[in-house]
Amino acid sequence: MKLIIAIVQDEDSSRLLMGLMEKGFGVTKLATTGGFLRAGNTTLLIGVEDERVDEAVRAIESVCKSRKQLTTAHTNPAGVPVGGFTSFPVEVTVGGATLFVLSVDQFLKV
Ligand code: 2BA
Repeated sequence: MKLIIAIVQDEDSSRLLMGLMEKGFGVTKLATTGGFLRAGNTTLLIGVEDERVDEAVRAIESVCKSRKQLTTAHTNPAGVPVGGFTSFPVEVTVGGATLFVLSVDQFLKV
């Protein structure tokens, strides 16, 4: 068995959750915050049999779109901090989805 940890954008989370549930996957939804943007995102924990990992990844790919988002940088393009209160807007591309696929030693319900 594998555990897929999927970090997705809030905008995609409801549709993805429904799509996965309809396909019979077990899903837990967590409200999370990205370290870089300090904005809300959604993390899904999906326990799947090994042979269904590809199917789950395809379902995630089909729903999660990448988007451009503006954030405020406090460093110059070389990554060197700029003094004082100087900051400037930077456009970053977020998602589709960031996935971690972990092997599960045991899956128990007690
Ligand atoms: P955030 O940390 O808020 O990052 C949002 C987006 O900002 C990232 O999108 C990336 O495009 C950009 N970004 C992140 N760190 C950056 C940096 N040091 N310099 C320039 N741009 C940067 P994604 O890569 O699609 O990541 C979306 C979310 O997935 C992240 O939100 C974070 O919550 C999670 N994530 C990504 N990589 C991770 C990792 N290695 N471990 C844990 N969580 C991760």
